[in-house]
Amino acid sequence: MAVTPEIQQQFMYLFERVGDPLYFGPRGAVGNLISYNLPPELCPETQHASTIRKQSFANLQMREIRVDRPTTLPNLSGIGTACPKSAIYNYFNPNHRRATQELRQIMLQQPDLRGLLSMACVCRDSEMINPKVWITAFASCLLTRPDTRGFRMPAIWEVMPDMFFSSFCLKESIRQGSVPQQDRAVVVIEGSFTGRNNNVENRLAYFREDLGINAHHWHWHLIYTLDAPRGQRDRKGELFFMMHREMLARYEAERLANNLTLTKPLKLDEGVIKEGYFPKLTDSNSGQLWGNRQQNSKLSDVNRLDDSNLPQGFRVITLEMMRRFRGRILEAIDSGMVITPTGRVPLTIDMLGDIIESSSLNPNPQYYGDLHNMGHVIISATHDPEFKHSENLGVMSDTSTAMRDVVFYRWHKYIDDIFDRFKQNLNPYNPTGGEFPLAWEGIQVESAQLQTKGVQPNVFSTFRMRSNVDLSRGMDFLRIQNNLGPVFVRVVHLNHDPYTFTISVRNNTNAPRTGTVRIFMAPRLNEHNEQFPMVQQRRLFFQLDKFTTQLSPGVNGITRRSSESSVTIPWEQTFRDLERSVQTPAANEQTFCGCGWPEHMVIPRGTATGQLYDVVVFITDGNEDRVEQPATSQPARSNNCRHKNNYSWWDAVSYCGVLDQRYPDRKPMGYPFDRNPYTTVNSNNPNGPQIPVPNLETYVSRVPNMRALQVRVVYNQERVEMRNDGVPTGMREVNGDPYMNSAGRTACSPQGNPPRPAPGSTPTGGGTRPSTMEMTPARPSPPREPIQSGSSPVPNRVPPPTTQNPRPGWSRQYQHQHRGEQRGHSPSPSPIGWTHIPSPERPSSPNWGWGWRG
Ligand SMILES: [Cu+2]
Repeated sequence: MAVTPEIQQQFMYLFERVGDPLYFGPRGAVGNLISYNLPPELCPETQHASTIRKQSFANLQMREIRVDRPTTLPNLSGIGTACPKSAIYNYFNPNHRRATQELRQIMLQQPDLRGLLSMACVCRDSEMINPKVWITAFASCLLTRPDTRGFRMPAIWEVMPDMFFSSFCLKESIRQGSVPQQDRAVVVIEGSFTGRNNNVENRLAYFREDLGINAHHWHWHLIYTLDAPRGQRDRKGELFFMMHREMLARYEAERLANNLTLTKPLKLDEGVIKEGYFPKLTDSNSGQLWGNRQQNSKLSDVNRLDDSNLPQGFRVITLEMMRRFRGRILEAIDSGMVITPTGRVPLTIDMLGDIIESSSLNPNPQYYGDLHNMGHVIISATHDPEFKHSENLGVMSDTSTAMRDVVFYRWHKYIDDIFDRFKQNLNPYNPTGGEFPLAWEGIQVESAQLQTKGVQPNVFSTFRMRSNVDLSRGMDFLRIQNNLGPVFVRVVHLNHDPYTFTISVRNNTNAPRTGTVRIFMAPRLNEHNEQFPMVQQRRLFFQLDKFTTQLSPGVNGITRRSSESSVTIPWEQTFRDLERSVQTPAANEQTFCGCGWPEHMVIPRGTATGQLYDVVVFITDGNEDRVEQPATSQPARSNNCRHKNNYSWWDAVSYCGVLDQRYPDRKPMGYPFDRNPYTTVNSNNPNGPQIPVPNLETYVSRVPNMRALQVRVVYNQERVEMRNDGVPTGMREVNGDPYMNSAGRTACSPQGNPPRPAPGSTPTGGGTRPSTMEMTPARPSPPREPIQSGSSPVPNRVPPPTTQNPRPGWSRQYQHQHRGEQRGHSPSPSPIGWTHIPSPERPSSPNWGWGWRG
């Protein structure tokens, strides 16, 4: 059963301003306000405040949602002790997860939706419940309950913006939120707010601090939670391996595009962590700061005996202990056997994932320990390992923030190396014979081509995009009648033009066949401009798509659009998007329930001159790949999620599986690049032992149902698009970054801002979009159509790197509005402004970092 619009609204608005008790003002958009009417005896201490607040909104049109008193009031003190309301929530803290599980159980036990609403409201506003515990537990409950299948979770960066935006930006938003709507400015963040480009790692901040990437990681660990009981999620350990490997592969691609070396694993014996990280995040509920890490911080034992936030088992973590766990895991890999309390059993990749992560499915946690999770904790405590300064853990301790930190990738590279040792011990997949042979007799991929609109074939084009986030949904503002409405923060992020793959497949058998099409991508050249050998490149492949298709005898043409990818979800999940879809549901609307790689980050940034990539199209026998689903499971379509394409059984998002079903692909995850390439005769020593095939061309040459094509990713650094999300483009702007603030783009400086239009009038220089400061409902744009360019140059010409333009990366329109000198830049390029990053290793390929900051 799908969730009705009514239920979607009732539950969705509980995620709005979670730190604010429900009596504290209406939820929803102006013109469609909702108020939750709770029985007064539930909050006797705030009864008067509640009445006074209600009176102050008496003139507003509001729809009331009546909330019953729960039949029994739960005892929440155990949850409040495990994760106090004042704590910063850490996923890698077992106590905090226990609190989440307990709360989730309470909500799952509610017999019907009315009961669930009551219980969710009571727990949400309880003094015992940490807001992040509530968000995690309630979101997980809505995903799990049969009667709430299809609930669409609002974008998590709007629900808990303090995990995504700097405290400076939030403070500025509060300031804007306190003024009447027509006077409000949009808070603009130009890029990374955590560092400067004289720290080379900052070049990658656009990736690490991307909203969608961090939201994906949070969401993935929400549904593949560490504590899930056996059977709840199929092949969970294996997916932990594959999903994290592919995230790493995407990151490596970005590093190469930015002239950085590949990630070095963080070895436990290394002594120090070279890279520092200062997140600049504050927990908005408690006002507490996240921990920082100086560069060259010592990696040392954790001894936080007095840290009551941590469970006993996590207060002392030694490096020696971690080495011991790793040694035992390697022993299991090399022997192929796992020691369990009841005897030895053969090791599988799924079990290895359960052991390394280590989840509740670890067959012997006593012996194999908790390597990956404890690593997150030990790394996040380097600034105060002995709790001498009462410092909170750093961002590595939570899944919504960990990917911001450069050390996340180094730690996961270390973890991935352990997984790869297991994979290296397995026999390679051969073209024919053996396990999962590569060739599919009678099927041949004759050609494959990539087409991006407006550019020559086999080119991806990337650029930057500005999108708006409404912080009024997540910030606990003091709302009064005349300061309702949105408070926008404008972020800039990577994006790419929509593209299409055209594949021609010959079916030489006389019968129709079902094929699984797998499309991968990997950088072709290493840091030294040499082609990656196959043994190395295989670990750099990441999926672009995977889908099922029917192959009639003869030649078949397959066309596949980027918007159909089974890996990604679109940007459009904000409160405003969901409100729009609730009010005017489109008949063929694509529905997503939150988990998936962000579509705007599916293609790596590339370079201005075009970075070379290999794309592999590989078709395998769909009947062999097909997985029989348990008879009790509901078909994927009935849960209202992931209706992304017309293929009946392949609705699953590749990284997220399907709820209550088995993972819908029988092949090992990452197939065929998870194992070493097959071997061939060594031409230098024909009678000697065989060697792995040297490169991709040779690898593909013996597999007719596989085809490789070289593509380029061209990054147009001049092009900055504005998302057509209904937010007025002519709004006054203030900086969301303290280091930009001297430049005059502040609230009361007319110099740096376009003239503010009178309400209802057309602003000057505001583009073609709705311009009134009154928020009109956003135009229902078709969900994933090509983005219309306003003033940007045509993307198909590669712009020559220029030293003339004082603001590389700014659109012409934008430059017109904001001159370079307004933010302290001299009009002529300075050696430290918006850095041109020289390429020591590849001088022939000039490369501009993200760097448009001074
Ligand atoms: Cu993770």
